[in-house]
Amino acid sequence: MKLNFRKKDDYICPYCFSKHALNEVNFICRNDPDLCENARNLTPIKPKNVEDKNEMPDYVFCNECGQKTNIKVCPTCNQELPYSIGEYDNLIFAVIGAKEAGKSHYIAVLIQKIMNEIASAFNYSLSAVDDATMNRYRNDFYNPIFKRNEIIGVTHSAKTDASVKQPLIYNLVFKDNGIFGSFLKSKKISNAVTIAFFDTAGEDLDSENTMKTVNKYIYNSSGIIFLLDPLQLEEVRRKLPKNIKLPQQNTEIEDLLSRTANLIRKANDIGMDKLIDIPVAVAFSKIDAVESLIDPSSCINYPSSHVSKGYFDLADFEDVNGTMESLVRNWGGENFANQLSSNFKEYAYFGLTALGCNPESNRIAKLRPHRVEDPFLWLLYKYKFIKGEKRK
Ligand SMILES: Nc1nc2c(ncn2[C@@H]2O[C@H](COP(=O)(O)OP(=O)(O)OP(=O)(O)O)[C@@H](O)[C@H]2O)c(=O)[nH]1
Ligand SMILES: [Mg+2]
Ligand SMILES: [Zn+2]
Ligand SMILES: [Zn+2]
Repeated sequence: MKLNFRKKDDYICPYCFSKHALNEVNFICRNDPDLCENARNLTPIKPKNVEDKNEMPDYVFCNECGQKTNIKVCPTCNQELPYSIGEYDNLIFAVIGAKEAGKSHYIAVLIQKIMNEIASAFNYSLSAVDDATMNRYRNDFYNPIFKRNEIIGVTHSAKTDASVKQPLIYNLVFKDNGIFGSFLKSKKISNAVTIAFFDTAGEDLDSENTMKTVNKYIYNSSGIIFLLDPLQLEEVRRKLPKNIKLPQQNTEIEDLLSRTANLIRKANDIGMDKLIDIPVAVAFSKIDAVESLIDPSSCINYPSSHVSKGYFDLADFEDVNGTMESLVRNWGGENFANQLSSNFKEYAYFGLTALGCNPESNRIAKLRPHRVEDPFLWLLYKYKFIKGEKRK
């Protein structure tokens, strides 16, 4: 049986992005704060006798009260680390896009989809790594949309709302059926990855300086999902029937793309003669709103076939990629498309809708997500976590 489970020799903190050897980890005591000074002050406790760089200690005994603790914290930023840190690879996915592009709604629906509907097709399970992720996802993302049928409010600047800087962190664990899998149902872990999703406030993407300080994850990311609101494109605004209410025009999308590319180049010291190797999925959000401008027989109108086929369907992917790129170019995004290809090595175009309808007076009448999983599956395919095939 082929087991391609990778043993890690270092880890990256999903909060400050510093890289550490496995033995470089601190602990905090969780005893009653009245009983232990370390617990009261959240003093980091350094484990003793851990010379092996490739071995992460599981627990320490508090040097004040003697209680055993397994709560790990980052030696650089002191944030509590996911319990599985160091065991799996980590991928950091950043969702970016201008103000009101649809980022928060997209993340809300995407996580729900990948946790439930598509998990069995690809034989994995997705689970939140900590209570902070679970609570934040439930309160800020899931409950408004799925329980109350309401829209999610504007995401506040990370400068004023610290929670915005915190990622939603999940473990994605692929199960291996082995050759006799279907008979024995041996669900061995074959591969696993920790994925951190970052939602960004559109307003924090208006200047490179702000991006540099509050959006560090962008230049540390393993994949970028760049959401484009078609209702911001000049041609679309002109072509749509006059009775459709358009959102206010905001940041030029090509400015946002070039700021992103500049930031990544500077932070990672990538010269202008080289392409950036972070894969970028450019996705039209709110595709429901421009249905009238799209050929009814277009592939984008059909559900994607990845889930029903159980592999990343390259034929479907190429169809959508080509169709969406030409739509972007035809709708006035020529400059955007050229900038994308002259900065990034790997990119692809997608079209999706998180809601499937235009909310009216803050209510979501009928939730009908369409193709939201495509960019995510493409990133997993790029990182070789799922296989891609091209069959008729
Ligand atoms: N028609 C349609 N409208 C959508 C969809 N998703 C979001 N919207 C609308 O777009 C608005 C903005 O969506 P958000 O997800 O809050 O946008 P955002 O990118 O997070 O915005 P900031 O937090 O300000 O950066 C929502 O209030 C909805 O009215 C969709 O799938 N279809
Ligand atoms: Mg938002
Ligand atoms: Zn850290
Ligand atoms: Zn203690």
